[in-house]
Amino acid sequence: MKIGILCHATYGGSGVVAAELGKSLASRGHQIHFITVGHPFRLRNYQRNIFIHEVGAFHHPLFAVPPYFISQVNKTVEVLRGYQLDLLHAHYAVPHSLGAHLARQIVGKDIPVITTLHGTDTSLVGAHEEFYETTRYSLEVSNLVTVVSNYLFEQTSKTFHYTRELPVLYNFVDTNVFRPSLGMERHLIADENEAILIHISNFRPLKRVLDVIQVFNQVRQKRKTRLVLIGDGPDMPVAQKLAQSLDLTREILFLGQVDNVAPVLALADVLLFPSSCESFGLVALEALACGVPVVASRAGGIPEVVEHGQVGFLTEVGNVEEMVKYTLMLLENRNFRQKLSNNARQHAISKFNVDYWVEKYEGIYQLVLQQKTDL
Ligand code: GMT
Repeated sequence: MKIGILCHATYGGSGVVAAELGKSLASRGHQIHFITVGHPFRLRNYQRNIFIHEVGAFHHPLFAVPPYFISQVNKTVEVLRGYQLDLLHAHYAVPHSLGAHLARQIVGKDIPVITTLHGTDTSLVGAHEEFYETTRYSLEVSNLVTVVSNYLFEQTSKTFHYTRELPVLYNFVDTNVFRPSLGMERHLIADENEAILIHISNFRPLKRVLDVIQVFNQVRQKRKTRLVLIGDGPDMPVAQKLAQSLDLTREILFLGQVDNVAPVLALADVLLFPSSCESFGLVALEALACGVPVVASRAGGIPEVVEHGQVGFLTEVGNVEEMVKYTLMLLENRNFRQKLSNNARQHAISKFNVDYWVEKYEGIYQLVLQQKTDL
């Protein structure tokens, strides 16, 4: 198949899922065309069957902001015509789903549009009154909409009174890339006998990075520990301020944005993931695949990924004391941590394997193409 994938190229789960899906489809022989603003960071390496079409930003004195949406639709039309695509797969409803629909209308061909919802596109952006009607419309005109968790299924059905079929296709992980480490590089980030906690996010307030630092502050009073923070975003200044006020600047490694997180993630003993909401929590899954137990909040779709007591622990949102308790339980008992680490890896392999879920997407593509010919 020739598939156009529209996605955000910034650091964020939806772009990661789109990129990983495209890579896997390309290695199965499909021709994949990414239509994005910027180059998705998980696609830095070239690969056979992958084409990247970057959407430009047209500046004109009359435009207060460049009309990105128009440029994106225009680029999609160009690609649809130039490469005779079979279908379009929009990741993140706003504005990709509507853009894909408009492009196929301009081309005047019955090209199926599949929309995958990732969470904030419907819970935050799409649900906002400025975007609600266009988002609802874009879901309505998509041939099929998929969601990444049962939690998001409920939310989407409720928010948009959506009653059509809404398949749940979980986020997935390549367990050959995200895999346990032999620990050779540990000395690069921590001293011997020092435990490593890690957190990875876009530092939005919802990620509760300050909780991460508070947990670390209490844990390190009981056990020699270092914290690795990966990512950047709006809460970075307050996170740095808190680290300074607690005199933790030497113990916290602010690594900023890292393209290839797998090797660093695999060095950690525990991932701290205290988000106030997540539709799924891809980072938690990537940690599990590396055999890193997760201490997370019981919010949104996280319990669908992190089984309490089996692969990590869940607490109520903002319950720093409980998070400290569970983190110490894991750090202080090597055998117990190893048991959860093994469970975590097995859980990621058996439930969230890339091949299984990419085949599901392929099945969906075939289904919508079949429905088209049946008309
Ligand atoms: O979490 C973010 O802020 C980024 C966001 C995105 O759309 O890029 O991530 C969402 O999509 C991921 C992939 O499906 C999910 O794993 C994340 O849980 C989800 N984030 C939220 O729901 C907050």
